Parts: sequence; C-alpha cells; structure tokens
Amino acid sequence: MKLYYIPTTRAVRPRWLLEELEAPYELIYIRPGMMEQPEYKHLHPHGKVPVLVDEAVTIFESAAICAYLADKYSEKGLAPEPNDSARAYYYQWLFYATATLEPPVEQYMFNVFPNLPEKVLPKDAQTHLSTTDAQTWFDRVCQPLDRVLTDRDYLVENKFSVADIITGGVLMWAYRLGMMKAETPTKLYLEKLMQRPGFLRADEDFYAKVGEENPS
Ligand SMILES: N[C@@H](CCC(=O)N[C@@H](CS)C(=O)NCC(=O)O)C(=O)O
Repeated sequence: MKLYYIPTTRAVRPRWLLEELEAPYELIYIRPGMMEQPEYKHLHPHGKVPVLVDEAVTIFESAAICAYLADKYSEKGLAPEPNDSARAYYYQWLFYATATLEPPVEQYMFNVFPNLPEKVLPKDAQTHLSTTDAQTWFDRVCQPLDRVLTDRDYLVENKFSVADIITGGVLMWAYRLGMMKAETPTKLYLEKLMQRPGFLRADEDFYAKVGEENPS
C-alpha cells in the first residue's frame, strides 16, 4: 500500500490508522510541484493529499480512505460490523467530523495562515470569516461532542474506532491553532487520543515540518 503524504496535513489521518492497524505501508512524500503533475492529478483530481493506492484501488478523501481501511482490516475491530446498530453512530460521527466540525477549523486556519496552499476554495471564501466568528462556530459544533464525551473516552460504544481518528484529526488542528482553551470533555478526549502510540508515530514529523516553515 502506498500513502501519498505531506506531514501536518489530513494525510496524517490515514497514516495514524495504518499505524493503529500495524499494516505495512509505504509513505510517498509529496512536494508542492509534484501535485501539479498530470501523473499525480490522475491519482487525485485536485492534486491534493491524501491518496491511498492499494493494488487495484486508488482512493482519495481522508475519511473515505480510513473507512475503507477499517473495513479491509475488519478483524482489528476499528469499525462496528455492517449489521451492528453501532454502525449508525459510527457513520454519524465520521460524517459529523468532516461535514460539520471541520469547516470552522479550516476557516480559522485560513485566517491564521492566509498563504496556505488551497487550490479549490476561492481566495475570498478562504478569509470571509473572522477568527472570532470561526471560533464561535467551532464552539457550537463542539457542544454535541462535549455532551457525548462527558461520560466516555470514545465516541462509538466507548470503543476506539475510525470515528475517533477522523474526529481527533480535525480536533488536533483546532488544538494546535489554539481554538481549544477551555478544559472541556472534548479537549480531554483529544489529549488522550494524542497520547496513543499510533498517533505519536504518525505525527513524528510534525515538529520538523513546523520548524521548517517557521525558521526562527
Ligand atoms: N476533504 C479532503 C481535503 C484534502 C485537502 O484539502 N488536502 C490538503 C492538505 S490538508 C491539500 O492537499 N492541499 C494542497 C492544495 O490545495 O494545494 C480530504 O479530507 O482528504
């Protein structure tokens, strides 16, 4: 399996999962120029990361890649079985993370880093919200998470799943952007996720990358 990868991006999510699964994989580090090449656009229509190539399967979208891998390695138990009613809540949180939780974090990030590479979203749309409005929006969409995480460590049946990897992947950005100041159940949940050995292995080059981008 090949994972097309840039540190600190959404590509960390499938890498984190591959580490949790202890599955063999090869990281293909993508440099910005490579994303514009027709060969790469053949793998990802927008020339973005992540992309996973697994024999005949070439798949993009970080959450879809993770859902695919969880089913491929179903014996590892990182997704409820299709006929298990817990699968409904697994889908709910998986889609909540990308459709509802991620947009305010992305808006906040575009404000903080206006020069982030982003090919799809028009430039004006990237910074049309202030960080204050993005923060208010984020706090609102965290409320359902706070409620469910008050008395459990993981989102679905209190068992670690890919829903936690995708939700944790989104929250990790918010955390590092300074959007999670209050000691909420969601923050405590994330801090525990970030201590998992699989996450730490997948995140190993975060500080190297940040140092490279912000030379002091
Ligand atoms: N919804 C997609 C978003 C993919 C995406 O926007 N990737 C960013 C990195 S986090 C990227 O490749 N940006 C480079 C660019 O737009 O030039 C996913 O979750 O995979």
